[in-house]
Amino acid sequence: MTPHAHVVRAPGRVNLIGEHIDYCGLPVLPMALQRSVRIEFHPRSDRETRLVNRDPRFAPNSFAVSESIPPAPAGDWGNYARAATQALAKRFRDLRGVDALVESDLPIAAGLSSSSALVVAMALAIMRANGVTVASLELMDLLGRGERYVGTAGGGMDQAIILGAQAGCASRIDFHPLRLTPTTVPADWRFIVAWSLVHAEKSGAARQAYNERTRQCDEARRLVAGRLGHREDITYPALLAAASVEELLQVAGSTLSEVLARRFRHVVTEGTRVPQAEAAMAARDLGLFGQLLDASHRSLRDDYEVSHPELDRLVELARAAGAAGARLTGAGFGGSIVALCRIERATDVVAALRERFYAPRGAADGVGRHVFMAEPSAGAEVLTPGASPD
Ligand code: NG1
Repeated sequence: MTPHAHVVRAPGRVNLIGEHIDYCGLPVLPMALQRSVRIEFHPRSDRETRLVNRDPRFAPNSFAVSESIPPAPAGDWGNYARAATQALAKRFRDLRGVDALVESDLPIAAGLSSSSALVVAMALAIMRANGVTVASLELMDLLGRGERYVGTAGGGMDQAIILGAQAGCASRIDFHPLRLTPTTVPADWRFIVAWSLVHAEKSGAARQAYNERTRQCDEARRLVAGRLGHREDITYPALLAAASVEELLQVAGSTLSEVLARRFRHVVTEGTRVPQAEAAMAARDLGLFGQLLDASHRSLRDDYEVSHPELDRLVELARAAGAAGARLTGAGFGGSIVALCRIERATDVVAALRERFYAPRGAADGVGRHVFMAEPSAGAEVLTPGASPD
């Protein structure tokens, strides 16, 4: 570390269950990872911000702090730093910039939220450099909306868990109002994260497909609400509180197009799986948690159509090797799976994935990078709390 540099870190996350429903305002159950984005920085005396990435794939980036920062071309990594900085510049006047060195041991485009980790780390750096603070829940919300700068209509799960996670726990996140409720992950459970070798790029086709899902969910909600005599702006949680899942699915079946009805079915059934999974974790019921993971994957594959043949294959192999359940995690279209097993089975599951998935694809040597045990970790932090802004 250079003398007097400040350091912040923000972890990635793995979502255990509750996929593609945060933007519907329904609870989700992620946990933070031990892998993270780390930024070492010096505050500047002007508005300039200069970013260098230790990863040579990412070219240096610079911009001036303002309420309206021009975006770099779509897909440029610097846009995540711009997103965080612009969101804070709208909240605080006259912020100064930083000279920053960014590094990460999180796989990119793997469904583990490396992008939101960068957003959160950058926000902590800018706040630290300027000696300003934002209350945790407000910051989660501010950055959740702020990340939409990159063009994704994201739901807010990632920024919330990255900031609010507790070591040893997964957290149920409720929205409107935002709140986090931790549940201890049983010590003999292992969540294995395995990358499909397919990048789930947030720019381009995956972004379009993601944003299309958010629009479809909204349209389905309005049509079902109208049919049931509710106001058009009723939320998904209110809709689920007002009618049973069976009734909602029946109405959806007779009101919506075939595609919209399937999207809607994913949302309402996934919405019921989250509290069941949270209860199963609290009761240490590994079998039930596993079944819920499997049901979530089927729903994401068949009804929501966000899986990929390589994700389906990984899920199948993990199950065959003795995992209690497995599913794609994150937005899908590539990225990673998460599989649950008891500690004593974990080595067998990893060995089976190596032999039957990675080896035939010529990637057995990289298995240590592609597969890892997710340790439920703490949220983002400033690592130099004693230092004052230069
Ligand atoms: P990832 O896996 O990082 O692309 C995205 C959204 C989440 C959530 C999941 C699907 C962002 C920043 N993240 O996550 O809010 O909707 O997809 O559950 O847009």
